[in-house]
Amino acid sequence: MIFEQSWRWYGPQDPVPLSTIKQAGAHGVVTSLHHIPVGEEWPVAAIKKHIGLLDQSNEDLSFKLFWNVVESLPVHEHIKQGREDRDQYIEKYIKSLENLAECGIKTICYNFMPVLDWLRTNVSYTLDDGSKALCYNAIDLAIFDLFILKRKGADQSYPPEIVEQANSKYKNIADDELENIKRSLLMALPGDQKGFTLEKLQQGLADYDGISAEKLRENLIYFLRKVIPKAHELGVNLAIHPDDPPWPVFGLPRVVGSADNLEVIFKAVPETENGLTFCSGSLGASQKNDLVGIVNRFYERIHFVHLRSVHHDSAFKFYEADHLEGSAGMEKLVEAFYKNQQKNQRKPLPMRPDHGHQMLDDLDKTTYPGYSAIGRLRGLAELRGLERGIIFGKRNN
Ligand code: DNO
Repeated sequence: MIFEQSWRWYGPQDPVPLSTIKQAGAHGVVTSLHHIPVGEEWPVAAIKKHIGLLDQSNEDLSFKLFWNVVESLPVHEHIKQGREDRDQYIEKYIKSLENLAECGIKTICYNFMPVLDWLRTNVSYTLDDGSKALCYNAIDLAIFDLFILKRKGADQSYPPEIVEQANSKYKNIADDELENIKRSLLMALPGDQKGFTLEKLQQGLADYDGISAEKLRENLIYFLRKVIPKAHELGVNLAIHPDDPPWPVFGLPRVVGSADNLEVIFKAVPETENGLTFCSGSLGASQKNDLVGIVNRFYERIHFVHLRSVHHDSAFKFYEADHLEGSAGMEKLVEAFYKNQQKNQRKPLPMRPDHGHQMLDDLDKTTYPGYSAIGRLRGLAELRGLERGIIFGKRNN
């Protein structure tokens, strides 16, 4: 197979339980210790306890679930900001890597996005078929930035036509639409149920005052130069997750959004343990990114794969499409993984269907936006079919 079928699990509090993952046909469980505060060491005992939860669900030994990827081992903001005490946090990060390796977990996804993770202006965007998707609209982002966050200089962050459209939409916007934009943007980070308040976000932004993209990139490379040699020794692969969306938001720099960005990061620290989580949805949000080109160029560094597609309504608005639709060109993309795998003789890469629509019975349930069961089940099933079809087609040609 091209991929090791995987599924993200938020831990015991996840409304989608391990039994669902089994029935979805995934063996690899992508998970994290969400209860440990960012920056603290992950003790061996806590890692083992989490593994124990998976083991308990493994009475049926013919179908075993196992923890294949950590998503994420988050990087403390002081490392991203290059504060004086960053080395102390880097030490703890390395300790966590050692502990994970000791427990046999060797693929680690992380990101280097300041303050926020992925960002959408509407986390319940209704599609024509009645299912719900995640949506990003720059006009709504500008409305939030200009009129709710009231960030100084916000109007300089958007093209003039966006500011103009934001101004005119805001004049007549319904209260519930405005509330929905606010709620979507202040949503919790993945796995964090507390969410943001306006004040917390404003403080987060203030902490990055004066930190340019150049500086952020330097801080990333500083981190990698300390961590990667250790990862190499441990046989651990780090896999940076691209920025989502892959451009600056609220004046915060973002430096992991394009092939050129990746090239700089990989050149600075050439070991292949300095790797990538290939996320077709995040990279594909920018129409400038050539997804197949990125797979071909960086294949040896891709340690983890997120498959998902977006549909661009305009240059300023996209929503998450069905996994095989939208702009990703999923057939060509999966074929590119197949060809590179054949050439490089690599084991199947852990792959999870990223996000899914809220649909059918899930429309009445509360789950993390993008992480309901049935939409992801549909995504995984379609991707698995595509994968098999590609392998079958190549073997019989
Ligand atoms: C969104 C995810 C991201 C990802 C982190 C990795 O659903 O793809 O939140 O987990 O950015 O650090």
